[in-house]
Amino acid sequence: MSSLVPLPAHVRTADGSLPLDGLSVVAGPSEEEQRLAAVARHLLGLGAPAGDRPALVLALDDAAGPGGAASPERYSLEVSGAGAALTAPTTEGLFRGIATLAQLSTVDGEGRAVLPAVVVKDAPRYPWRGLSLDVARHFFEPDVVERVIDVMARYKLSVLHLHLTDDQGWRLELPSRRLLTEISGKGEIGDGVGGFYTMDEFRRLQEYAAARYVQVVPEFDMPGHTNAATHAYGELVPGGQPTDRFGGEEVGFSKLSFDLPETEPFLRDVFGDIAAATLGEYVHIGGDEVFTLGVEEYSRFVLLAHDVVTAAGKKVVGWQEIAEVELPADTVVQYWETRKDTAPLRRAVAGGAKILLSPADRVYLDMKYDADDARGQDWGASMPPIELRDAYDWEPDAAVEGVDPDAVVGVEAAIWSERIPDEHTLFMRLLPRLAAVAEVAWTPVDARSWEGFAARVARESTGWRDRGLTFHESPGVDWA
Ligand code: TNX
Repeated sequence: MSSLVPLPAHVRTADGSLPLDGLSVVAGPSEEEQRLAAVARHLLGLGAPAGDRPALVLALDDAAGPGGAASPERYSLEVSGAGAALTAPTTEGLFRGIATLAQLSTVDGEGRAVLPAVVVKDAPRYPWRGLSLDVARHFFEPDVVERVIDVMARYKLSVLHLHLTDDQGWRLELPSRRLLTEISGKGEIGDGVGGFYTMDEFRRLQEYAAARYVQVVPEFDMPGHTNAATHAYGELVPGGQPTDRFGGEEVGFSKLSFDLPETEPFLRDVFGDIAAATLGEYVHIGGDEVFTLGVEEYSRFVLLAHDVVTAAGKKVVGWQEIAEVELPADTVVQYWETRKDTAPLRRAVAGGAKILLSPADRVYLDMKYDADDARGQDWGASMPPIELRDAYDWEPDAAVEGVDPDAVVGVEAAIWSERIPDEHTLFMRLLPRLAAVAEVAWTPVDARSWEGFAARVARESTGWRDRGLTFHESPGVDWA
């Protein structure tokens, strides 16, 4: 019966059900607990409570969750005909439990909206369950990003990484460097108008995410992928002439030069601004695909960006390539390039770094679903397509050979937007694969099976259709 995605660590169905009609919601007095009660009412579609009806009780309780689980996101849920109780040690845990409640609600044989009787004890496998969204190659307005966050919250994802800068555009207005968006906020790949977020919009987006217990991790990509910066500020290139606007798909041609007098002040300004504007714990410093710099100069960039971000009180995450540098402990290194030697990752972990898993052959959601998927990415045929089952059927512990599983902070899907011009295409690429990645990151491996997931994810398509979200009808799932 259980149609939950991601599947909880422990779930046991019981007899009976709890009708939603007239159900009241009771929660503790704090502002956040009261807000969560309202969220639960809204997601369950509850009307006015009737005085004589049972209640859904939300309560903070350190003893909640599976025995031995330490995650602040753990929770316990018990539903019977007599009422429902959701407990968690934190409001974050309560929110994850509310996401479970929202998925449980169904219509019984007599047409009544009900919660089926169930006992759930749940906790995530990893704290970092992310999605990286490229808003640089094509820009997505805040309302589109909010709809992405809604879907993330339904699947208990916890991190939205925004790839805010690249060769094609700079998508966040900065107080210190207005020209970045005045000049490079316009345009994108193709003939779209592009766009950027104002600081106000960025703050509201982070608050929207935080209300759903999703942390935003902003990325400024450097020292490669920098044409938008050098197009706005000519002093960042030798000779001082701004580079041309770039609207193509190639990567790896642009760069900053460490020894130019304007370079260090630029890095200090932009990383200082973004660290100050970030509500979450992390700033992403990019660092990928730098084909035009020696390792010496590259290292100076990575260490300077690291310095500025940590001096401003934030932690650092960067793409896999930063593992070439001797990194301060606790830096998060984001693995993506499955075709490359992973020895630098093992060295980084030995030096105290953490690993975030984004293997491109499993979780790059801009890749083709199958060979006939003409608009999907395949890196010039060097990568196989990623069908739903490929995104699901893999084990994080085996992703990087020789890395201690305890050094892995989590799993992050990525969607690059070179070939994603609109919201329709965006959701067609995300769904259903994002749900698969969410389960890989949440559910204990022994509780997972492709057959079980295929049956459960099928039921999710009803909600996607209701909300007008496009999805790909992957084979092996009965989408009817
Ligand atoms: C590689 S993955 C990139 C991106 C591209 C993507 C296209 C990574 C860190 N860099 O710049 O958008 O391939 O799939």
